[in-house]
Amino acid sequence: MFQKKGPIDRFNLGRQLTRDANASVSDILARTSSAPPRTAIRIAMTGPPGTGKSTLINNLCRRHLEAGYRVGVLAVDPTSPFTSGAILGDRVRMENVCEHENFFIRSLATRGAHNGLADNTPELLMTMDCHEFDEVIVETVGVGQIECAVRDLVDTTVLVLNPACGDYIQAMKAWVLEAADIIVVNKADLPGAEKLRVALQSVIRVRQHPAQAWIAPVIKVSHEAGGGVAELDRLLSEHLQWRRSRLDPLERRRARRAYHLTTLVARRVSETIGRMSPEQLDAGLAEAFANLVDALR
Ligand SMILES: Nc1nc2c(ncn2[C@@H]2O[C@H](COP(=O)(O)OP(=O)(O)OP(=O)(O)O)[C@@H](O)[C@H]2O)c(=O)[nH]1
Ligand SMILES: [Mg+2]
Repeated sequence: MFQKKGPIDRFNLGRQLTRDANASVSDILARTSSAPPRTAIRIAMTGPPGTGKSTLINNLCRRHLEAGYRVGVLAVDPTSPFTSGAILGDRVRMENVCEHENFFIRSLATRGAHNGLADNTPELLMTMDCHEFDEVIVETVGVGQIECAVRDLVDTTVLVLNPACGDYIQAMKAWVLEAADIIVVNKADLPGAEKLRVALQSVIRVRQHPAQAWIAPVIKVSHEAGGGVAELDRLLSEHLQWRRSRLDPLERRRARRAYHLTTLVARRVSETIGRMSPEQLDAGLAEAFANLVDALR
């Protein structure tokens, strides 16, 4: 699987990711480059703030780097006054692997996007594919409905919770759990971890599952006490195999394309609304809508 590759072209990759992050819809549509021949395995690590996602990614990356993978991380930070702190936080948690020749990390602000993903995540992932990564891990913060959108872009979604996020779990809807392929009760060294694991597992088990469906396993992982990362790694491989045997690659490509189109149209709409005059916006709703549709043509 791992054919010999040259070193990561960090300079060009960095520049291309910046260009992707800043590209308007028109910039993207004007591109002529075709999709890269192969895509990396894509994993999303999502969950409430501070559940230990970056630390877990670091531990997983270390294993995969040792196994010879070329690994990239896109860490998506919500645009907030704390962004620079969060970016620094992700890097600090990953300092163990940051220096590795086969490792690359890029932090991204979410800018206008409200879905826990940076605006141009599909482009950013394609650029990573052009640089021959074997695996790309996307770290996103939050457990809202739209964070689940990441599911369309990746192969496996890991939901990272911990015993301290009781409030989030209260607020969490069943579909959040449904969107996860693997659920990690992280910081399992803290009290309440086993109780949380059992509670989550019973929620998953009582649901009706179609025959041969993937039923999200719930596992405990702890950086402090050690343990759980090897099991997560095994489940990631198992899920990927299941996916490959069950899902048609063409269907998967179409789902990704549908997501991509949705993000481009949503951005084009908000760009266009931003250019509408106060008079156009103040008109009656039907007229304002017609103005918008006209402007989109
Ligand atoms: N007790 C305990 N603490 C942990 C564990 N893993 C991470 N932490 C701590 O939890 C805090 C947050 O860790 P991060 O890895 O930055 O969490 P994150 O989910 O990436 O945080 P954001 O990116 O800010 O959402 C840090 O202080 C870590 O040292 C663990 O297994 N057990
Ligand atoms: Mg983090």
